[in-house]
Amino acid sequence: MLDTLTDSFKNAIGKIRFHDDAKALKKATTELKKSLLKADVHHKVVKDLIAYVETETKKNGVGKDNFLKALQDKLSEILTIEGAPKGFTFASKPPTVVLMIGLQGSGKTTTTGKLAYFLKEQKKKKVLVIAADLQRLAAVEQLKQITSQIEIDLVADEGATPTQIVKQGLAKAEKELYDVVIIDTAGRLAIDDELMDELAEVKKVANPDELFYVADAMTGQDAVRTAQTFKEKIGITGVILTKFDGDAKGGVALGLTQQVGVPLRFIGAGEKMPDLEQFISDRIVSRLMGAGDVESLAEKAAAAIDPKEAKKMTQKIKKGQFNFNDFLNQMEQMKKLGSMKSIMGMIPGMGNMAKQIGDMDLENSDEIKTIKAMVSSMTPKERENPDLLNNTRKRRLAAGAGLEQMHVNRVLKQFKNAAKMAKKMSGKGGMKDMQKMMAQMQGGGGGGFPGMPR
Ligand SMILES: Nc1nc2c(ncn2[C@@H]2O[C@H](COP(=O)(O)OP(=O)(O)O)[C@@H](O)[C@H]2O)c(=O)[nH]1
Ligand SMILES: [Mg+2]
Repeated sequence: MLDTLTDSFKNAIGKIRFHDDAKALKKATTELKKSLLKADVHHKVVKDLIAYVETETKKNGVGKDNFLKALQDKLSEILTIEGAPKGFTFASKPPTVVLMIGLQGSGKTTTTGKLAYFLKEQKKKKVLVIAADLQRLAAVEQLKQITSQIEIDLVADEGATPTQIVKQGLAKAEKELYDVVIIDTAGRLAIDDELMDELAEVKKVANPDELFYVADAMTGQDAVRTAQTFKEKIGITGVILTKFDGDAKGGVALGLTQQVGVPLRFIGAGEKMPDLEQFISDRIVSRLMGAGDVESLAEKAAAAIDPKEAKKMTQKIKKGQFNFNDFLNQMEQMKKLGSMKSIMGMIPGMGNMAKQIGDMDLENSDEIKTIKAMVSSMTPKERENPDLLNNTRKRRLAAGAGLEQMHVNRVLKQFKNAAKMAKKMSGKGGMKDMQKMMAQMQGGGGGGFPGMPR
């Protein structure tokens, strides 16, 4: 998500040794300056950052520790607004009302879904979405599809006006005790008075706790400029940058908070519902300095994994009863964590791996598709008990899933190996076996789990 920036900092940090001289410092900051500008960070932000890091490091003695400290302090400062909320905060009295505003195509509707999903899955909240984009019929239809996919309630009425539908939705939220209401609004290709008037009216009726300006990160400094305009004309409490997975260089995320005077609150990095990350400055600084973001990862995992389910699964694995239903279940849980790339980016030292993995899609990898096709051709009994699969049944499976029988055999063998391995690891000395296995895999000889890239 922040690869380019993280690389810039890593390279600069690598140029300074524990005890060093002013020349080395200059070299490091010159290169940092160049790469930040290239990543599209605003020149004033870069100038300010470099000046601070140089002065502070010199003052405290040129060396790696002081350089790191100066960099970290300044990054925290430019990413934070004193007293402003971070990530998502709830109103003292529910429902928390969120108004999503922005230009057309910036990602408001998608992000409305992502935010609803985040609040439901990670914060366990009851969320209501209101479709107040009534400019295009397709807009309501799009929101219907998104909300039904993530099982979130929607208030929509193509015949109403935006303010009418907002009133209707808020009344429902009050009555039925929703925790959060998210209102999706219409955008325009460019800022115009008509849009601003409509939004001002919706704002008056909605009386929102949060006004999130949704901006496309790929538009670079334009995202900052339009955010400033919306802040002046409507007022905003936060910014969400979308499409960070594209070729966005990321620089805009670094300068935006100070430039607009409103904190960046979330980053969208993908078209799927789990692809939304909270922007919490201390965690982002940690990530930028190459130390990962273990906190966010732990939060995501805790929310996605049901402890009761997890325990049941461990028991099954121990008894060697792990079957195809369990496997599909596990895949579903993994999906909730988001893309593999974003997970890797949060693990310290795994940033580079994230890049190599690219956009590996768990759900759509060939291996997973094959397994899913096979499982869907199995009878319920076969799913429960892979041992039932004799040659006749395997032939039937191959035909049903449109695969060669060799392929079916290979996948079944992998699956059995994986289940065996899991059983071994869940027993005594499991960790040692795991390490051995990792070493083998890195040596290129490992058998591999089904679904692992090989
Ligand atoms: N790759 C990527 N695409 C996104 C992201 N957010 C939104 N989109 C896509 O951008 C397009 C416009 O999004 P939409 O939510 O309809 O924008 P709206 O007009 O502001 O409501 C859609 O095709 C979305 O799938 C993101 O974070 N990453
Ligand atoms: Mg929309």
